[in-house]
This record gives sequence, C-alpha cells and structure tokens, in this order.
Amino acid sequence: MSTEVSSVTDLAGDIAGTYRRTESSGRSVDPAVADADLAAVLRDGYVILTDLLTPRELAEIRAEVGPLLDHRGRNDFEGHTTQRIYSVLNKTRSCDRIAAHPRVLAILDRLLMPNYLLSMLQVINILPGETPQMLHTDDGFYPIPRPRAALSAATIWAIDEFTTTNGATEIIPGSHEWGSELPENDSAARTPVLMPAGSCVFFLGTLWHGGGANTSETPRLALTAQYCEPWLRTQENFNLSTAREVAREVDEDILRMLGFSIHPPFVGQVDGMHPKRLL
Ligand SMILES: O=C(O)CCC(=O)C(=O)O
Repeated sequence: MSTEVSSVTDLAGDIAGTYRRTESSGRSVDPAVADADLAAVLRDGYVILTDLLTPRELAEIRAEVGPLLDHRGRNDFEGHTTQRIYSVLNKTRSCDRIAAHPRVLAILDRLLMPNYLLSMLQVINILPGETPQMLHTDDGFYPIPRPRAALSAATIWAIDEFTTTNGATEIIPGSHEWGSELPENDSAARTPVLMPAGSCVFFLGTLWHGGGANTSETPRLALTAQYCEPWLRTQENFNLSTAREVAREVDEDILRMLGFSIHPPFVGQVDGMHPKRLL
C-alpha cells in the first residue's frame, strides 16, 4: 500500500526513529500560571517573573561570571561602559538554570513552535557611568515586515536588583504591536523594569527596549537568554561554537535548544540523521 504525500509539510510529524521529540520541562509548571503569563505577554508585550533564582544560585552565578568580566563593549550598542560575555554555555554551568528555567519554557512552549532554539545567552554588566542604550527589538534583523507575530522572545535576568538608577532594562509597553514606526531614543515612554535579584522580564522579540543609564555607583549584573522559532537562524552560532563535551554535559532542554533536535520533517539533520547521533 502506498501513501500519497502532496507536500513536504504532510510529513511534519515526528518521523525520527531513535531520537523522538523530547518534552520541555515547561510541562512541570501549573498550566494556569503559564497561561496567565502568556496572556500578559500577548497583551503588554512583556511579563515580569519574580524570585525564580535562589540566593545560592545567584551567588554561584556571580562567583563564576565575575572573573570572566575582563573587557568592555566595542561600540555604542554593546556599550563602551558595559561588559559582555558571549558563548556562556562553553564557559560555565552556573547559568544553565537561566537558559532553561521551566517557568520561561512554559511560556515559550505556548508561543513558539516545538523545538524552538536558544538564540543567545549573554552576560551583560552595565557599569556606573553607562549611558542609555539605543532602543531596539530583538527580532528586527529578520526581514519580515511588522506588525506581525514575534519570531523570538527574550528574557533579561536581574542578578543584581534592577533599580531606578543602576541601568535597569527599559521597555516601551505595548510596542510589540507597532508597525514600522521607530521610537525616539529619549522617548518618555521608556519604562524601567524594576525587579529584585533573581527575577526576569520575559518579552516578545517585537517589543522595543534597551539598557538604561547607570547613574549609580555600582554595576548592574544581568543575563539575557533569547529564543527563536526552530526554522530561523540563531544569533549565536551554537552549531559551530558548542563544544561536544558541553553538549554531553547540559540537560535535555538545553541540548534540544542548542539544535540537537529536528524541526520536522528534517531541518537540522546531520548526514540524514538526528543530530544526537553525533553524541
Ligand atoms: O542590558 C539590558 O538591560 C538590555 C540589553 C539589550 O537589550 C541588548 O543588548 O540587546
């Protein structure tokens, strides 16, 4: 008996034999909580999730990333008075919890297609004296006109408390629904995201935002984890940068989001097989 397939999308189920699609740990979150988070995100463009990291986890992140903060930004966007660390997963395990926090994954599970990808994981330390970062969106580099659904989502995690003076991320609430209009950089609508250490702001890739000025006397340590649809190119090229030993160490959520997964029917294959066979 033969089965007629009229287009490749007819094959879009999981046709993998050995390595089936794996469940996200977002499933462990109360569906009512995740649904409410998503509703806020779709309405306002963002939601603030408080107290997701323990003091011990925060201390471990500070201890591990501190010694890596040995240089400053190379341009206005990175910030000449800001320190950034890229390729974080190759340098420390302390930030894995941030890359794959179940509360965040539960929103992503509802927002993006299965096997969405980690696009970026970056430490951002805004030092005293830094000026406001230019407002931008995190999926504006995908050349698909707005208004449209977000192609990505981002989190920014407060490792230090975000205050009115230390460079808290600033957002323009509701701007995820804008079309082609651009905000003035000094827009009065810039709204600081004030939150205690261990919290994060989750926002759509279409939301206008930027780092704030740090007029305080202390640095503002943060991490951003960004995610995109599984059929898009990621900002950090994890396919090339992820050491094989790291892929063996991280948990299933991170492994899947690093691209050891298939966007059905066969996007992401290696030599015709599931990429997990590399491990
Ligand atoms: O550090 C922040 O608060 C925001 C940074 C940001 O949006 C970026 O660099 O893309």
